[in-house]
Amino acid sequence: MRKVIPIVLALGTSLAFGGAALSQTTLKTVQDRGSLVCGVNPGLEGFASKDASGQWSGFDVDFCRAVAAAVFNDPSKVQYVPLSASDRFDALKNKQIDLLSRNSSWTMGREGDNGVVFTGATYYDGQGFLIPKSRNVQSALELDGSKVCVQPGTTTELNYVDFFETNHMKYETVHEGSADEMIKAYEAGQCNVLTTDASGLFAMRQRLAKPSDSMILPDIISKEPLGPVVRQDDMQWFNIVKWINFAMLNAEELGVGSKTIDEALKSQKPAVKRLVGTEGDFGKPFGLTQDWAVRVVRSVGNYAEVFDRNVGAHSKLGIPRGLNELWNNGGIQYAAPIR
Ligand SMILES: N[C@@H](CCC(=O)N[C@@H](CS)C(=O)NCC(=O)O)C(=O)O
Repeated sequence: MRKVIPIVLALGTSLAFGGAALSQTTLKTVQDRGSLVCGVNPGLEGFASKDASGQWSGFDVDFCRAVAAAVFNDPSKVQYVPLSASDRFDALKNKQIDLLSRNSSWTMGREGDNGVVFTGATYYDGQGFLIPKSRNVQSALELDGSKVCVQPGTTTELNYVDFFETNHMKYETVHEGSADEMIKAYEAGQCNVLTTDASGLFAMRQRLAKPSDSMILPDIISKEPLGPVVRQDDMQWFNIVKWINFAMLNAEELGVGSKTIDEALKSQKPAVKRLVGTEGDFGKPFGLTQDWAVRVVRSVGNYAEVFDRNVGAHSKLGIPRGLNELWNNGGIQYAAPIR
C-alpha cells in the first residue's frame, strides 16, 4: 500500500501539469500572436463594413477594437474574419477566431449546441419587416400570403415562421445567403417582405435603389439581444470580454468619454477612480493592466460614443437609442458596477 500512494500522487500531478500545458488561455494566445482575431459580419452598414482602403468600421467592429485596446493599448491590432450567419459559431468553436462580434442573438439553444457563450447584450434589438409601400399594408398581421426573404442560420427565420403560423397566415420562404442577395431578391420582386433585426432593416433599406418606396412596419415580433460570443472553455477570456462591455457602459454612466478621459484620471469621485484604475486594480485578476478601461475609452470611446457614431444620431442609420438607453435614462442597458 505504501508504495502505491506516491505513484498515484505522481500520476495526478503529471496529469494536472499536462492539462495546464495543453490549454493555453485565449488571452495568452492573443498576446503571443500580437493581434486579436475577431469574427464579424461580411457587410452590414453600421455594424461591420470594409471601405475601399480596407478599413473596417461599425458598432461590432468597435467592440473588437475595444478588446484590442484593452489587451494591446492599440485598437488596430485586430484581424477581421468576415463570417456568414451559418458559419459563425463553428468558426468560434473551431478556434478560427478568438471572439465573435457579429450581430448575433443570444439564445439558449446557441449556448447549448455550440460550446459557446454570450458575454452579454451590447445591443438590444428585435425583429421587424420591410415591405414595398405599394402593398398598402400597415400592420404585420396583414401579411398573409407573403413571400419572405430571409437568411438561413439566423433566429430570424425561426421567429417569422412562428409569427405567421401563430397568426394563421400563409407564407413562402425565399432563402438568401447574404444581405446583398436578400436586397437583390427583394428588388427583383422575388419576395415582397424582407425580414431581419430592426437594425439590419435600417441598414438594408438604405441600400435599396429607392428607399422611399419601402417602409419598415412598426411591429417588432421578437427579442434579439445581440452580443459578443466566446468559447465556453475559458472563464478568464469570458470575463475580459464581458467587463470591457461593462466598462464602456459604466464610462457613459459616469460621464467619462474619449474627450474627458484625462480629466477622469484626476477625478476624486470613487466610482470614476475605480473605472480608470487610480483606485484599486480590478483588471489584474483577469490578466489586464490597471489602466485597461482607460485604454478602451481613450481609443474607442464609451458606449454612447460608439452607438452614436455607428448606428445612432451621428450615423447614416440614425437609429434612436430606445431600449439601448442606460437604465437610469429609460432604457435597459445596465452594467454591473466596478468595485
Ligand atoms: N441576429 C440574428 C440575425 C443575424 C444575421 O446574420 N442577419 C443577417 C441579415 S441582416 C445579416 O447580418 N446578414 C449579413 C450577411 O450575411 O451578409 C441572428 O443572430 O441570427
